[in-house]
Parts: sequence; C-alpha cells; structure tokens
Amino acid sequence: MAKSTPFPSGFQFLAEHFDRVQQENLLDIIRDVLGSAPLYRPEMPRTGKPFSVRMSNCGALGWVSDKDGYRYQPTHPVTGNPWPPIPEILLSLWQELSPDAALPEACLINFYNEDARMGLHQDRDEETFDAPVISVSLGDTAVFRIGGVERKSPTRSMKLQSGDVVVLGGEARLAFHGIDRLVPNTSTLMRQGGRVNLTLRRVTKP
Ligand code: MD3
Ligand code: FE
Repeated sequence: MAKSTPFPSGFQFLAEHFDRVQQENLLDIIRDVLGSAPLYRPEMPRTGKPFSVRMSNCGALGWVSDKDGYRYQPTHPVTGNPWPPIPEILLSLWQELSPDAALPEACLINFYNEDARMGLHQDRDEETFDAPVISVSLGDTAVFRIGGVERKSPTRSMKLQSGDVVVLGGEARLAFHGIDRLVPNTSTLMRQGGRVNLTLRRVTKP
C-alpha cells in the first residue's frame, strides 16, 4: 500500500463529536442566527466572481469578501447590521478544545449546496495565528482536502461528516485546505440537503 501524506501536526479530528440531537439543536440555533444575519453570496477580490458557497457570520467580527478584498468587519455586508453573538454552545466547544487560547471573535458560517466548492487556500486574514481554528460540520458529507504550509506541498483528502469537529492548531493552522465537493444525500439533518460548516476564529491579538 502507498503511504498517504501525513496530516500536518496540530491537526485534530473528532469524529461525530456532536451526536444527532446536539446537531439538531445546533442547527436550530444557526437557523436563528441566519434569521438576523442572512446568507449572502461573497465575490472574489478584483474579479467580482461570485463564490459557489454562501456565507454569513456571528461574533464581534465577520469574514467577508468582495471586489475590494478579504477582511474582517463588524457588520453584515448586505444588511449593515452588527453580526449576532456567537452561540454559547460554540463558545463552550472552544473552551473545551482550546482552553488556553483567547476566546473566538468570529464564527464564519459556510453553506454548501451540491454544486458548491471551496478551492485550496490558507486562512491568513487574522492578526494572530496563535489560536487554532475550530470547524464543525453539519449535514451532507464533504470531501475535504488538506496539504502543507506551501501550496505545492502534497495534499490528502478525507470526508467530513455531520457532527465532526476539526481543530487546526500549530502547523496545521496555516495549512492549505479546501472542499472538493459534497457527497449528496448523505445526511437527513437538513430536509433539503446541503452542508453547513462553522469555523471559530480568534482574529485580533489578545
Ligand atoms: C485547515 N472551510 O471557512 S473546514 C474556511 O468546510 C474553510 O467550509 C472549509 O476552509 C469548510 O476557511 C473547511 C476545516 C478547516 C477550517 C479551517 C482551517 C480546515 C482548516 C484552517 C487552517 C487549516
Ligand atoms: Fe479555510
């Protein structure tokens, strides 16, 4: 058997960290958040090409992308309202998995339908990389790809299922990663299918 590329150090995968009932509760909470901060479609810097993923945020800061670039900002780009607070259950998750880090300031909410993808990228719009990024997946399974800190580093892929949590600390914090595709009809959590991914981030230096 060929060896697969190792995961970068600091990569922690917690399969089905949330059980079905917890996933349903979390999804209800996220629906509430999206009621006040609706999903919108970001655009690529310069070209203005629309993302296939729709996004929103909660927390003091939210990650946005438009023709002017990528940035964190305190308000929703369409409604102009402040982002709603990060729900308690997600703050508890952060404190459980990353007790030494300063609290998260942003929770990016990504929504994928069957056609959505996210190209290989690094998350480096934050002022500090000391804290990990913590990701929660809900709904249909996704094929996730992760490499190393250089774009040319070899990559490996794995599936992220509903309830899975990934902690990206240490070297993994700056690893290239993306979502190749969804695997349709793999979850009954959402009646219409699709996938929600939540990423908790510390943005500013504490
Ligand atoms: C590895 N989201 O929002 S989550 C993103 O499933 C993002 O929506 C993907 O990449 C998604 O930026 C992947 C897993 C993940 C999140 C953040 C990371 C992996 C990461 C940051 C650094 C390295
Ligand atoms: Fe990312």
